[in-house]
Amino acid sequence: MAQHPPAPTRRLSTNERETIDRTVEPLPPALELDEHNYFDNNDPPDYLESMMSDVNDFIEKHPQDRIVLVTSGGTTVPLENQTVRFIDNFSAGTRGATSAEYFLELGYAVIFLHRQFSLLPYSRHYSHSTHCFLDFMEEKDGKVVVGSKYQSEMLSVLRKYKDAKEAGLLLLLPFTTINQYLHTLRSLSLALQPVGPRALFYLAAAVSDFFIPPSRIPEHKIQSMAGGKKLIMDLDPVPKFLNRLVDKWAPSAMIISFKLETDRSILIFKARQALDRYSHQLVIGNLLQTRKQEVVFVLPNQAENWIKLNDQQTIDDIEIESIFIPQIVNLHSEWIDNSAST
Ligand code: PAZ
Repeated sequence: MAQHPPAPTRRLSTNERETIDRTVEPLPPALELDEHNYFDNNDPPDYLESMMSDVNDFIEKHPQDRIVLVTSGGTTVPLENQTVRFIDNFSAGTRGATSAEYFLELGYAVIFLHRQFSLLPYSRHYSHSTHCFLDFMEEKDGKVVVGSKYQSEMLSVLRKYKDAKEAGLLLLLPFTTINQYLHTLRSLSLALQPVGPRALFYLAAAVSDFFIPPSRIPEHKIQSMAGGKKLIMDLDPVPKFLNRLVDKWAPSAMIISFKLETDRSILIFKARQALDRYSHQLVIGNLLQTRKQEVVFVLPNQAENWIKLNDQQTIDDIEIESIFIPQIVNLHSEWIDNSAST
């Protein structure tokens, strides 16, 4: 059989080498000018005003409660203005939706800023599953009922969902694109300012690092090119707004960010680097492969603290959020107490 010559290997450009070189310094935190540039040149979503009126009503209804803003899911990066194609990431919103439930159980009012169609608190137990939701149903005397083996679990989920809803403790706010996410996050942060230290930011969304600015995005669907030409994309880095959030948008709130890596050997370094750069209160590190079994808390001036499910907890399907959300609530209590005494 004829041997094919090996495919020619192409030398990587400097830019390509830098994107996979994990020792290269990350983008510096955004300055005030970067904030103006971004928000002046990328229009807010047209629904934002009416969404913010719901947010203000929600905040007014909880004058004494702690309010947590949970961000959840991935952000899409459209490749066309009338979007047919987009870049996306893996996040299904499991961390955010699960955490929101435990915050609600511990008495928080929850603003759930989530990627549309990603997992939602409570309904997550029956959606996006390998089982179709119809598998939870059966027919009895000509009526549809929940299967007997799912009754008690579903009753418990249903009660918690109804309680949260009736008490007005859960506000669901969707986004799809990175731009919608950034505009909504900034508006929410400003709206939450009067809540002071009772506000907690729990930023679990997997936010895109690159986008196509309005000046370069094609209006219509990108066409396939004659002769099988490659599509080469030119993406700008998304400004790192976390320091603006910490210093300007929500200066009294407690702020928690997440750091996801795939290489264990750099996770702590990257988490600590984020903490040093943005000076917020906690980075929760996790690895793509083990994010449901272990996370690491990285706090300023303290050794990192791994939280891992043990064998029995894994067998019992314990959710790791049920272990670490109460720890976050304790840290938030300390934050509130310290803020009152300064
Ligand atoms: O949505 P999911 O449960 O599948 O994943 C959660 C996660 C890994 C996106 C989250 O825990 C996280 O690390 N978010 C921040 C990612 C980052 O920007 O580094």
